[in-house]
Amino acid sequence: MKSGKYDPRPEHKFSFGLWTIGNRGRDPFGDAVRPPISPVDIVALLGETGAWGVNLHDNDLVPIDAKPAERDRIVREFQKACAKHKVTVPMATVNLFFHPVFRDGGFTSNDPEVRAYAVQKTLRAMDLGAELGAKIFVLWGGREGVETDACRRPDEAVKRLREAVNYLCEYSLDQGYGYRFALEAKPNEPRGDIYMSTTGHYLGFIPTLDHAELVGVNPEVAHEQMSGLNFTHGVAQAWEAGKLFHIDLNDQAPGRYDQDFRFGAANPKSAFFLVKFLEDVGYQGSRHFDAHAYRTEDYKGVKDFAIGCMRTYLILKEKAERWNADKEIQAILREISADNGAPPVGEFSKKGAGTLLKHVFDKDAILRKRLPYERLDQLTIEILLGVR
Ligand code: GCO
Ligand code: MN
Ligand code: MN
Repeated sequence: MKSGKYDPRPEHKFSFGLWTIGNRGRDPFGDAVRPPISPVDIVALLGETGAWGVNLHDNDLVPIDAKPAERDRIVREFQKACAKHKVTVPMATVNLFFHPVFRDGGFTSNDPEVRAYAVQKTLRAMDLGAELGAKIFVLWGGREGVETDACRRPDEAVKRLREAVNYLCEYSLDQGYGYRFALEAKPNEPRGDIYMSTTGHYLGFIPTLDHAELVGVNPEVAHEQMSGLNFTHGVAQAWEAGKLFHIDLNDQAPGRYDQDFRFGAANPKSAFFLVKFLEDVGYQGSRHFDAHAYRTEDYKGVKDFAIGCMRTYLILKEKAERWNADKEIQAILREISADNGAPPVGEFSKKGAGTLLKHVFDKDAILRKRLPYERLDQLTIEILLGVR
């Protein structure tokens, strides 16, 4: 048993996808640089790193056209490996983007046969996930989008997506699977534009579902940062709405292709505020790393990558504790939100509104109040750089 300060433990709930560790470094311009690695070997590798969970798409484990007997054998072997290496399966998902049949989407495709196949494939992926013990089912609609809006009206796509998610919720209830669904947004890639481009779009969509209580979001760092958005703000909104069911951690320079870098690799400051948020609010879900190793690495480097994701999270967690315990930081926080005795807004009442309307605000006095954010940010940076 490891005992290092930044070594992962099961209670940290660190998970990786079969597709992340198994990523062979293929990109649109170049072929794979790493040999294939079997799901069983991925589980062994994850066991060695101290990770808690492994997540999968249906076809990361079972080939798309596998016969039932082959499927069952693969699942049994995988379950054995998970038990041996003490790795759990918290989340499952479905691949509706790789096979060319999904070239124009799955749930939102114009072809009713493709839509039906997408739902059938998802039901089977849900069966598989349930068999492995998964309680979260992620839906990422990588192909649910367009290159040209000539092909369908976007509100039609929204309706089709709703119909599909409603169907999946009913199936989960009918089978007693107990799934909670986590919808994952992305602005583009592989489609020119993907519907439901941000976590905020999904937060607007979810209340329109028949079983909104079963459906939340799976925000991904890279996906919001690709559009130049502040990831922690989106996560906070999801959390506040009770919808943060899962999270995909990685890193990304804004405006680039989907880089899927090791957590904290590109922007450790925003990673810090994210970790601080998750820890401050007591988020209890998986900390899933949806990232992959640089294309220059072999499998030894993939292990370095996985350990790096978890270490960085734990280092930032420690920095967040330090930040919260810092007397000067806490004094600034008290100073900037001090109450100067103005009538509080709070809940509306006729009397309260009357008092508020009568009050004379001294704007000059308000402006004299200091907002020492330079000092506050510098203190944050000094904690992050290890000198405080
Ligand atoms: C991506 C996505 C995927 C999904 C995965 C789970 O940009 O490729 O992040 O990795 O998270 O398909 O649904
Ligand atoms: Mn991604
Ligand atoms: Mn993802």
